Amino acid sequence: SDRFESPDYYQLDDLLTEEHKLVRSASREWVKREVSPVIEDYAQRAEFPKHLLGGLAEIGAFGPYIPEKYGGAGLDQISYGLIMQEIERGDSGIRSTASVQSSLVMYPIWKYGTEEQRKKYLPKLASGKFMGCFGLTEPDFGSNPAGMVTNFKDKGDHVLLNGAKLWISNAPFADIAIVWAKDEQERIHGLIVERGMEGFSTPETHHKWSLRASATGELIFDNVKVPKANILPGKSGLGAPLGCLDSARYGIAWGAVGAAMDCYDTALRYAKERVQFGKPIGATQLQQKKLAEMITEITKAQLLAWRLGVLRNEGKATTAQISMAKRNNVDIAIKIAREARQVLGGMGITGEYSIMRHMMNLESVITYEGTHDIHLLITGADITGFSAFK
Ligand code: TGC
Ligand code: FAD
Repeated sequence: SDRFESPDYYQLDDLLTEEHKLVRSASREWVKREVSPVIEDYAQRAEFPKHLLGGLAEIGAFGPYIPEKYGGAGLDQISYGLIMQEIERGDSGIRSTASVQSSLVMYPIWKYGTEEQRKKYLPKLASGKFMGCFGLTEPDFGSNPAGMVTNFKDKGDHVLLNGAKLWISNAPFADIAIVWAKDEQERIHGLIVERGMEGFSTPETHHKWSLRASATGELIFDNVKVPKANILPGKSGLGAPLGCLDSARYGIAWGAVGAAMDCYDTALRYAKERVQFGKPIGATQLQQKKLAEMITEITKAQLLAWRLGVLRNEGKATTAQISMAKRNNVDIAIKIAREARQVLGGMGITGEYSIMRHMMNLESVITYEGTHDIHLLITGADITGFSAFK
């Protein structure tokens, strides 16, 4: 993948500014140089490449749209999307780390935190000196986070936190966790829980076949004393974590296009070079059908992501619009990965090529941040006015 060229079948680059293109090429060069050569090895060993954190911070992947006065890159939403696209071209697990840090940790501190909390945490998170994770999902409450049982009780200057979170990206090494928990009135609040607080542990989840280069774990709270100063006061209720998900899901809509582009690019090159029955397999109608459908779907997905970015820049994107793009773009990416795998025949199952790793990674991406089904039901509720969840 060091020869990777980004397909641009509809001249979408004309829709980008010089700054967008600069941001994209800086991210792309970094991914080519630092991620692509080592990522397969880390994925095979199921290890997170921690040494990449400094580089991610340098390309602006930690808080791309957070204002510069808090250490962020101060970029717009399209630049944020392009960074996610380029990172996920390398690996969805590395993009996960950036998504969580930016949209699920920095975003809530920026939007719902006090000025003191912003100053204390955001610059360290932007530089990668501090890493964060986001605890919403619980063992018994995944798609339905409103039912969560993790809770805290008021003890004067602090609260006592109890409960557990499951499937938490970055948990095993995170310095802080944004934890969503209910108060005594069953209202959901965000708390900043720090590693080292007594009763707080983060056991790692092993034996994943997907996102193997990303560290996933649990968050366990056994009477953890959390100072009241660590509660995010700006917003409570389920809408607070859902607002963070809007931002992360938007980034994933772009990221998935990156994984799809890498699969397409690899399959196209292979089809032109691989000869069977005396001619390149790319000269056969069946393989052309696969490749033609891939570039068609990538082009449609790029347009969805770009338009959604414009709407987000204008503050007009709805949650349902974001759901449509996340659902569609991850779905086309996983289908493209499966088809591209077949274009490579037996070679497609090896770690010599990135396709099978993308395909397995995307099995998590189609499930986390709202499953494929949940996003369809969000669209369904939006267009009919009837919520299938109730
Ligand atoms: P519902 O009744 O629809 O809403 C509850 C309250 O929230 C408000 N609200 C929002 N506010 C701000 N922004 C949004 N996007 C909002 N969406 C809803 C809403 O107005 C309401 O407010 P109020 O004042 O009336 O109470 O809630 P529901 O219980 O019916 O649930 C809706 C549903 C199912 C769509 C939601 O629960 C959902 O999206 N479930 C999926 C869960 C999910 O996505 N989990 C992701 C966990 S994090 C993760 O996976 C990270 S992966 C790592 C990586 O990113 O790489
Ligand atoms: P369930 O909710 O039990 O769903 C099981 C199946 O039932 C799904 O197919 C679902 O679509 C379907 N279903 C559920 N409800 C309905 C319905 N009403 N109608 C029809 N079908 C329905 N969470 C975090 O909080 N932070 C993280 O950092 C994080 N990282 C993750 C990393 C990985 C690798 C993975 C795999 C998950 C991560 N998650 C994280 C959790 C993720 O968000 C959840 O897995 C997801 O929301 C689904 O929840 P669940 O796994 O409990 O599945």
